[in-house]
Amino acid sequence: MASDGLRTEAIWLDGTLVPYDEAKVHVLSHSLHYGLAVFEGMRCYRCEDGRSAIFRCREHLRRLFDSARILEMAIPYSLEELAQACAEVVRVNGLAECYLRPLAFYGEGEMGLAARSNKVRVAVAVWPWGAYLGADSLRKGVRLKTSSFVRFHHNSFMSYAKASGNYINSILAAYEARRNGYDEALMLDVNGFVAEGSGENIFVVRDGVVRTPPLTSILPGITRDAVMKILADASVPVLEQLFPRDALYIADEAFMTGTAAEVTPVREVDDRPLEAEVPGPITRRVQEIFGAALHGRDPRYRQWLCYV
Ligand code: PPE
Repeated sequence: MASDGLRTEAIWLDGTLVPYDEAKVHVLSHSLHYGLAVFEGMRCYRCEDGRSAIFRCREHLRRLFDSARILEMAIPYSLEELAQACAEVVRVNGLAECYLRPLAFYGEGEMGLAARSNKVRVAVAVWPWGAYLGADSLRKGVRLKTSSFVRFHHNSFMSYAKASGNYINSILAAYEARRNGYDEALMLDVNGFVAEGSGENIFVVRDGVVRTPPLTSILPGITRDAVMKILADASVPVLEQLFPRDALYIADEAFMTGTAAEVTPVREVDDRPLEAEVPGPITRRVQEIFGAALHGRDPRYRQWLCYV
């Protein structure tokens, strides 16, 4: 979960590359006080031909602009400018594979909730980041525990926005799960249906049919979208449907998806082991095809790659 070390040569900040130690903000930055900022997480992979490519960079940036729009924040760059910034910061830091973190936030100047005059600042940082849910998680699967923290109501915080403040809910759930010895929290929505993990979407498999919660109170994951396309192309039925936690108790397989988590199998839910061997056959197939897509080995998905 914790990242492996953040220090790189340079970070893109407000239109230019600055040395790592100079990418600083003032303590009176508005976003630091109230949590109103938007961010993205992408990964860049080394492809077969030796080039590096950011996975679905423009889709992630589109979501960044969507997040900003939901929160009435005007990002002072175009999507294309930020796409160039992402590629540039990967190149200049010489990382063949890395995680990318674009962040748009309010600077200092005016305080108070309704302040509107603070400058919107934008940063893009990169760092190496290994398996999100632990070294063996992709092979051996993770243990989930239903959280005592409920995924926020969509009229309190809006889940289509990848907003910094939304993550307080996730962080409390993640702390609780890990303190109790689990790998990740399973968060239910306000009606008690399965929503998502603290930083991943979730899929459940039974009798060859894959289900994932609809986009009501969850982040519209880019990996979730990719996996749904991969399943459809492989003629595996996939439904967006609400289901309760016991759908996981009787599942043949389950897996979580996210940029950081990639496709992580679930091994156990609330101390109950899943039926099939982990990863189960459908999970393994998705992992293989997704892995091929990320590394440019599957021509069907090459349009998802943004070469740096
Ligand atoms: N739900 C949540 C709440 C979430 O944070 C993520 C990504 C997803 C689903 C999956 O979305 P996508 O990455 O587009 O497939 N979580 C990011 C945060 C990681 C972090 O700890 O920071 C990520 O995976 O980059």
